Amino acid sequence: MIHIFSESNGVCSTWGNYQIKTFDGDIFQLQSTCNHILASQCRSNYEGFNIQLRRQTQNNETTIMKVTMKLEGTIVELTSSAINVNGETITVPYNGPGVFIEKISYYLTVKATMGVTAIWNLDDAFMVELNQKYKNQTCGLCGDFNGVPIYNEFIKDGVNLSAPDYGNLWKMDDPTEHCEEQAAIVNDNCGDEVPKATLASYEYRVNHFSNCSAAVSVESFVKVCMKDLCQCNTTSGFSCLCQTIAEYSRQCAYAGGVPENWRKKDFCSMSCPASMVYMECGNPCIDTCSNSEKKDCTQHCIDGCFCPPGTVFDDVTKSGCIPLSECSCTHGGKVYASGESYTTSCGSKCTCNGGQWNCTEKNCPATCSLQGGAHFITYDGKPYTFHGDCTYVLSKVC
Ligand SMILES: [Ca+2]
Repeated sequence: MIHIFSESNGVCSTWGNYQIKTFDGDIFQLQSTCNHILASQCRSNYEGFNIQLRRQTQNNETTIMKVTMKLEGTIVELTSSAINVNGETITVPYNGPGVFIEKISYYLTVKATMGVTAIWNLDDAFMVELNQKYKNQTCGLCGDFNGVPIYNEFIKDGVNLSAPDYGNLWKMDDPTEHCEEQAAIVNDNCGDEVPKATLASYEYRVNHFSNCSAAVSVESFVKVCMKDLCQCNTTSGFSCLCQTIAEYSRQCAYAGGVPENWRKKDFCSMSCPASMVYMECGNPCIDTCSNSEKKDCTQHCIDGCFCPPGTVFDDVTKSGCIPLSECSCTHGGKVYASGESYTTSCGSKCTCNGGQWNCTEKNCPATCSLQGGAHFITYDGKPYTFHGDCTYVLSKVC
């Protein structure tokens, strides 16, 4: 077991080769494909949330098969093929009572207003962030969130608990199954078997996160990288080592750091759709043709595929990344290329200019509309999406 102390105390994550980092910073390994409670509000009179997770191993790759989240009265079930809310399949973005689900880059993000956020890369890595108000109230693989490492996770009432024993405490079978742990084959002492050149190569890359070390301890993650090199099949492209470095990069970004582009063509490379480029620290609030005004983006940066500087994502004709000036517009369900125009029923001429309508002034009656609770179209035809739980002014004379 590896202990780290980081400032991101409300964050628990699990990734790669069965690695788990608790809210209090312990990193341990639990080789299990059974269902487990990751985090629940068990030590309070009322269990507001309960998050369960199950892994699977296919073709030597370990991924997360299913996540089940109870958030107040809402049940959210995530698999790589579907998102269910209270038994109904939904599409994102989804805005339900107290729960908002969206996709940012390739991450699925579930935000509950009660102070719980979950982020899944739809592959190996899942992260839970809890509001500080849940300190000392949690159970599960993510630990008790008491701010103290090891206690009362791996030392409880003076008794030492191994990682498998600890994991077994939080195993949660379905009513119809009895899941047995697979025998854990852990080889922690294989440093000599790792080629020195490989070690030097990855250490060099991990050390590239120079401005991350203040946010997240490098040493503890280097230890996990060593384990990955020992335990994983390195001929299949360092996959679990890549997953651990990716996790370190995410934690760095989550703590407000700026991870560098550590992936290379021959090392943990990622491919992007045509015209997009991979960035380790991109702006999660991307500009698109239909929404090109830089949103007030206070979120930390995120990795993924982004449009190169000077271009925006074409969400109108789906042609990839294009200069804003080439953006098309839509009106009445029809797409207009930049430069094309239409005339309104009262004689006003509207011309598409790089994704925006410019209309000649006429005293036309105008309408403003709201669809589906969050999708607005202004009097001037500008569509936008806004989510909020408060009461807002739709329109007034001012
Ligand atoms: Ca603890």
